[in-house]
Amino acid sequence: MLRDGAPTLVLTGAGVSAESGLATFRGSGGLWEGRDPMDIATPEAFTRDPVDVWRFYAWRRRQAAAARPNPGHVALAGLEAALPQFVLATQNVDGLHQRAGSRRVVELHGSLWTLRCTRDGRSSTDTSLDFPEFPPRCSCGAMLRPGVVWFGEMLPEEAMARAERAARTARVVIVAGTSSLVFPAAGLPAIARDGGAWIVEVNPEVTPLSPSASERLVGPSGTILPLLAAALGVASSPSCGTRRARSCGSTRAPARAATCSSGRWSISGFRCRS
Ligand code: BV8
Repeated sequence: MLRDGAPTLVLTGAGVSAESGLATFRGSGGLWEGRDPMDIATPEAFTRDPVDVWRFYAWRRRQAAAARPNPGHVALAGLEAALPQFVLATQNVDGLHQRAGSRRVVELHGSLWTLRCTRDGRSSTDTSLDFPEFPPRCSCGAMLRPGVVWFGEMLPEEAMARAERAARTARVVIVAGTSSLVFPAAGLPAIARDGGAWIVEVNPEVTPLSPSASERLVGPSGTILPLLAAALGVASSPSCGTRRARSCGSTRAPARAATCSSGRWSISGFRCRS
């Protein structure tokens, strides 16, 4: 189906950035380990203690700045370039998809690199790692807040509309590196499945989505996504960027055939269950 250019939606989460050294949220060593997300990722927490919240997000910015896109990110940038109807919707706020070359990323939960004025809501891009003052202030004097979506906050309307539209028209949905626990993002695959789409989950762990996935590719996205891309002749090693494998002379061998039970995917070495 991918080869025939079927409309494709990819939904990513923190797991896609794990191999870039960034902590995920849940699970061992996750950002929420020993920290209640309601105490740091809510508008109420920011009102209560903006300095504490800013310390957390300033640290996340430094982490993200020091990280590099991994082959999973690069593979998705390659699929975007190769597939006619392709939408990448991410819950990630780290900007690694864009740094890997993805051009049309739908940021469902905002971005660490956007700041918003708490007086008039105006957004601005800011990649500095040290703020002259803490918390940082807008030119109007009001406090700036991180441009991310906190719990209890609505997602950016246009971003959610684009993701829902893609879910309604998708024939293939790849859900990579997310625990599928946070809504409304976690509800997108169900919209697509109700429309008859084929749902592929890429995750080393079982999630609430797993039982209803059409296919599970069990393993790290930094390995599986490049194999998916290679199966389409799309190179995904950072040095090749997103050129077709053939033209960049990439030494990375295309995927070796091992048909999965559904016969739709041929990737060796990864159990896939349907
Ligand atoms: C809203 C801030 C209107 C930014 C985040 C319906 C049912 C139940 C609850 C709700 C509902 N609707 C709304 C809610 C409330 C809430 C919600 O969903 N709560 C959950 C926890 C139950 N949703 C909201 O509040 C949303 N707003 O709905 O507004 C409204 C408001 C109130 C009430 C009704 C309606 C706002 C959601 C956004 C919140 N902001 N973060 C930041 O600091 O980054 S969410 C946070 O979790 C992150 O943004 C993240 O994106 C999101 C999901 O986490 P994941 O990315 O999936 O990461 P996680 O660690 O969980 O999982 C990683 C996965 O990767 C694992 O499965 C692991 O196995 C896998 N993995 C690990 N390594 C690899 C790998 N996979 C592949 N390769 C690897 N190498």
